[in-house]
Amino acid sequence: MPALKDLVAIIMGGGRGTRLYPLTGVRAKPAIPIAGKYRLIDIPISNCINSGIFRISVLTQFNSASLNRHISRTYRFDSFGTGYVEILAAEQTAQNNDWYQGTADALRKQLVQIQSACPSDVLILAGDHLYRMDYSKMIEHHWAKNADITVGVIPVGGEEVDRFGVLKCRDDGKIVSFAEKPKDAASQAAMVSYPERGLCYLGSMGIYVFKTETLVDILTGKPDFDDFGKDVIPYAVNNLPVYSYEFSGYWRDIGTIRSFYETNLELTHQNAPFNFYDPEGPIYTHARFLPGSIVEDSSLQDVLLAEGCLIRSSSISHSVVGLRSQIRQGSIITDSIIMGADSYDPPSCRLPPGVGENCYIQGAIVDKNVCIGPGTIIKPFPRHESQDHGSWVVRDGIVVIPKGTTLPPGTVI
Ligand code: ADQ
Ligand code: ADP
Repeated sequence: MPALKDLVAIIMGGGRGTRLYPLTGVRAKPAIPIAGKYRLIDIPISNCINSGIFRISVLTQFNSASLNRHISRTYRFDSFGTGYVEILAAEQTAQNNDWYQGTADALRKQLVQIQSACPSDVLILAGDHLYRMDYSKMIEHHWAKNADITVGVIPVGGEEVDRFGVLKCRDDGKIVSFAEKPKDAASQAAMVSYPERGLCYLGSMGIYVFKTETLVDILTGKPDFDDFGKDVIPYAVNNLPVYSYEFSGYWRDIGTIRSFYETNLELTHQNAPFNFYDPEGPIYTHARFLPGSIVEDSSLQDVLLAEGCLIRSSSISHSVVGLRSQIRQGSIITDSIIMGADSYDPPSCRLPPGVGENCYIQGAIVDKNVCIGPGTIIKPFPRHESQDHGSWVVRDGIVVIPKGTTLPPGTVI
């Protein structure tokens, strides 16, 4: 029987990142800040560490400095052990269209690296999910079933079925059919798993355990398979023993601006469905040794406030205020994510960093190192509306101010 130390975890760090643009404009998706002080990649890496998995590779198309810096500073394992967290960046050339390759193809490109670790099994994880999961239970299930592939699954309702891979299982958990994001009513109806509970489907979480030899056989034997959800899993379900592992905790895909925004704002309540305070499963991040935040003469309601912030005579509600944020007097911030700054005086800023005096910000995501001039007004747009401007964009009604932007005094959005 293999052990957890024989396994490697591969975190799919993101392709072109269009769904999270402009947060992915200058950084790899895994480096996007979440919950005021973490980055997306901290979630699956922490889950791996808490599950006893210490050989971790992050596959990304875009090897940004902030991701490198974050991983190399944060995840330094015992030098007497074999653990590591490494970034495998996909190679691209001007001639080929590597951006358009899918998850399976991205992994195929790094197969030699993965095989060099001689793993018994490969745990494949997404980089844009918020959840706390003990992967060791899923892996033990995979071994107990002697599965070639095990797929993490979660019940999903009818309104979500076209966003997920959905599957049907026998009583013993063997998957007998799989449909990737079925769109039409007939193919959706064919995938209902629990009719007695109303429309309920078993959705794929997009996380898989593969026997290494099965993974290698498929990726090398089927060179036209680009994607796990579209190609590999449907093929495997018809040809190999593929089992499901049902997960029952909180799990959220945060791969779009809307879901990223809503999930962050949910964290402004103590009874949020995801609990960063669980001592049994801590979420790790870069230890920064920042001072506490100073909030002077202000009103804060339902605010997730990170360390090192300076807030004066402002009113903030239902918002996330990230590391080293500076918010000046007379400003009102509501329903927004202010990511903060890399330093108290970022070189990109042409005005004092942070939010200037007498600003009104509602329904916005303000990326790091942004300077918002005094008297700026930002209001949300109608849902589903998208627009692109030089220094701001709208995605699904949410205004996003890209990293390092300076908004001149009196800007109205
Ligand atoms: P999607 O999330 O739509 O569906 P996909 O876009 O392939 O699938 O992304 C899966 C993960 O891989 C994401 O974390 C993404 O960032 C990353 N990724 C995508 N392309 C990549 C690339 N070229 N290089 C590196 N990383 C890349 C999948 C499954 C569904 C399942 C949902 C659950 O296909 O069956 O229901 O996940 O969210
Ligand atoms: P975080 O604190 O969110 O982990 P970073 O790792 O991006 O942020 O930055 C942390 C520190 O690294 C900052 O205090 C800053 O001094 C420094 N820093 C930020 N950007 C750069 C850069 N481009 N080059 C060198 N150092 C940087």
